[in-house]
Amino acid sequence: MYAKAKYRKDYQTPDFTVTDIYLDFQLEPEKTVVVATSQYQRLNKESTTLRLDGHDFQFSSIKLNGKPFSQYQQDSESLTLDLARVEADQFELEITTILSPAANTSLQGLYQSGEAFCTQCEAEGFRQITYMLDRPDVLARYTTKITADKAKYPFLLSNGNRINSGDLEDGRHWVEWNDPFPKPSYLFALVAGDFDVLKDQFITKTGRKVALELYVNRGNLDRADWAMQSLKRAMKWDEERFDLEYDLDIYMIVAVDFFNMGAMENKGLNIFNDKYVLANPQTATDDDYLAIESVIAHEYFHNWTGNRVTCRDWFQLSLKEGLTVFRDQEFSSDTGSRPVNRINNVKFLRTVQFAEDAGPMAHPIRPEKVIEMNNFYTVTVYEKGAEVIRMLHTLLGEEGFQKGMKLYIAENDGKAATCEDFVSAMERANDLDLSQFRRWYSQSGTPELTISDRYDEKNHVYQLQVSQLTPPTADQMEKVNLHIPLKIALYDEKGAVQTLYDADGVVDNVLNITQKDQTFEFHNIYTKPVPALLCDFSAPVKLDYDYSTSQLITLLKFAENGFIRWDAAQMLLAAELRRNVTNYQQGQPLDLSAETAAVLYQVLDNHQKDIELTSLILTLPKATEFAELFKTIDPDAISAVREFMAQTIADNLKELLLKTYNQIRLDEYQINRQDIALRKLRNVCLSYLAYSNIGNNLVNKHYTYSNNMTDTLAALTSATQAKLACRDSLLADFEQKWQHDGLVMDKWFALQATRPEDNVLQNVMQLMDHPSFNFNNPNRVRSLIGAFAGQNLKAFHAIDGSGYRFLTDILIKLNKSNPQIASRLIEPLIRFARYDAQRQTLMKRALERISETEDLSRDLFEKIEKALQ
Ligand code: B3K
Ligand code: ZN
Repeated sequence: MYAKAKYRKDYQTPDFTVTDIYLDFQLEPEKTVVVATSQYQRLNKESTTLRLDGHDFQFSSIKLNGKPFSQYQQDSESLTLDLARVEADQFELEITTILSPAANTSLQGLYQSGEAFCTQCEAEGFRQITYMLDRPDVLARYTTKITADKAKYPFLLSNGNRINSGDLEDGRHWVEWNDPFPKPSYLFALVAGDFDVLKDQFITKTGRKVALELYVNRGNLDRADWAMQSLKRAMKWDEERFDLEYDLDIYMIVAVDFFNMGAMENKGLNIFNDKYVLANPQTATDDDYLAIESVIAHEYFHNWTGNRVTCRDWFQLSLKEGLTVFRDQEFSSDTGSRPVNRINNVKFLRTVQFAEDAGPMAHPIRPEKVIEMNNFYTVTVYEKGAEVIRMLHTLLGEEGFQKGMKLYIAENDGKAATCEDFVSAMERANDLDLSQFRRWYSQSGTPELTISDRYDEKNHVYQLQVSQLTPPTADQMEKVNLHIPLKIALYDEKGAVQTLYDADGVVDNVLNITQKDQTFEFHNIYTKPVPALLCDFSAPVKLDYDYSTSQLITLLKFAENGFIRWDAAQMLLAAELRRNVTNYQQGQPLDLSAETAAVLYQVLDNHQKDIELTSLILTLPKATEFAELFKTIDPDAISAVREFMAQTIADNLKELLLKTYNQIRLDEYQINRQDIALRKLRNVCLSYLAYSNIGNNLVNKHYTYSNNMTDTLAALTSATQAKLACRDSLLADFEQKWQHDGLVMDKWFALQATRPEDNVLQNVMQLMDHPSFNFNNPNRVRSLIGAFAGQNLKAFHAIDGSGYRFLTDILIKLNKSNPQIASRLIEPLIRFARYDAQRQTLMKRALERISETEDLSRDLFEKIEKALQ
């Protein structure tokens, strides 16, 4: 195995840099010729060897200062030049390479998406185009000339401003682009193809006009509007909240259908997975709309946090990702519902990120050791990274945080920075000691806060005893105490909030947890309070406080904090689940407590108080979400209990569910906060009613009268989950209507993959031959195979091992064609430690089989090795 690990501690500044690069692309699917002419500068005067990264192309020639050069050594990943006889510290290299974009299924470097050419260079894809110092701390000015057939590729795009263009006699044309802002190679982009274009403009706060261009596949203009509106909202918001203004005269977004992840923030030319651009009411759900808005914003925000200030090395990835996720979350919260956004983000963090911490790939938000960088675009680096920024925001307040941001940007604009540069700016701008807080960057794992309390009736004093502990993780045995902001509120039993006093006066509701054990005392408390702990989820930790059912009900009814209300309901449901999983395992009957049923009834009955929160509280967590509550996961028990809970809630609340369902009337589809909330509540009611005797009729009608994808998909989901008689005819109708459209069919594939029937795997296998399926398209693979392995808890973990065998066969194929996607899909398999012995053996055997594959990619190697260690 050639896979060699890199360590954060080994960082060294580069001996050479590139100041300017001129790229000349002659595009053709089978044979693209790239001539890269770069101005190199020697930074370390002692250095006589220059090692350039590059692979997966045909190397044609190299010239130094215009003359053929032969003092080099080549291996499978690099070209090392011997410069002992080159005296000047500045010289020019001209490197010619030949690529085959049509054969590039890895979707990194230069590849084809349908007929169009596009690039993906982050993290290390530029080296699949030419030999380069492919590291983020080498910043160069790029000029790019693209030549291609004019009829087939009328649009030729790259970063920066269009400076020149012309036609050739042979039917080809060319365009030249210049990006005035020095950037690392990972932000380079090129697109060539035939598109429909939506044009608009944005006037910045200083009055500059920015041309906005959104490129979509032909015929998709009617799905481009929302993305454009989202972009303009994001540009405005960044000016208002962060005082950050766009810098180029043009901002382009291209939507392509073959893309490994969500989108890419290339300077001035974002490339997007079309899933995060295209939407109209017929094709996209409310959730799709919101996801598009947030990804468009995320990539736009990178222009300052990522592009103008970039990362020194890839270990610093969270510097740009954690911060930019924080910014996009704030944008969504300012433009939509703050509590809903918070709850959804926490839900995701708790299920996916906590699971990562508990698995073999556990790492701090700033990793110490990496084999394949693409494996570290994780929920830990992104979402936990954003939580760390959010904690800083909680500690400093908006004003202090913005002061820190200003200093951070002023000091690092145009540079490649580190996480330390960021924390240090925050610290100096606020004159605050963040030395203990910094440990969040180097310590992995999910801290646990254990809290107990004592009420002293006589002296009216209430005490909270808080202790912290971070259990060991796969990558790190020893843990230290962290600085954890714990936001609390105390309620009396009537539901009134108590002002917090200590012996000296009023105190803040954010407690600073810094030691192993701490006690906090609150005075003037006249009845035993109910504590709301971890309001707004003020830190990414697990909370252990022994709430009684009646305390939870008090919080659910009275807490001002939306997150606390929702979380109280989650704890009630979790208790039901736990108890019943034990019942199931012991062959006892299942039951839902009357108290819980009554609480849910009340929540629904009072939905007018807060429609958004009501839907979230009533949405039954998915089996995969429920699974994370257990140390050892029993897929059969969890799935059975969940179904029982859905069925029982439906039985208990039927009349009220139906009444609420019928009350909500929405005629014309509109995408605004109020309507989204109403649709959601109505569809949550439907999901339960599906389990009642009127289910088949109601769901059928819901589908038939739907005028938008949100309702259509809700009907299909309810029909398949409750195994209604109408499910096959509805699925067939949908298929008939949308089979020409892969993006819409993704919803159908995912529905099929998550069906609760026993023959679901057979079904999934057959669907791989469906005309709308394409093994080389990541969106298709994710929605069919990814949904089966990641969302169908019961079928994937079938005790006969069939789910594991299926995924293994797929991974062996993907290892060759697209290792990045393979590496995403393998996740459920490497988490075997969470299952029983029999499943563990099967899963390990599956991993061993993959590891025997010839030419195992670094992506898979890294994960399997860690898992089997
Ligand atoms: N920076 C890109 C992700 C690149 C992933 C490379 N494997 C998108 C984003 O985070 O905005
Ligand atoms: Zn990002």
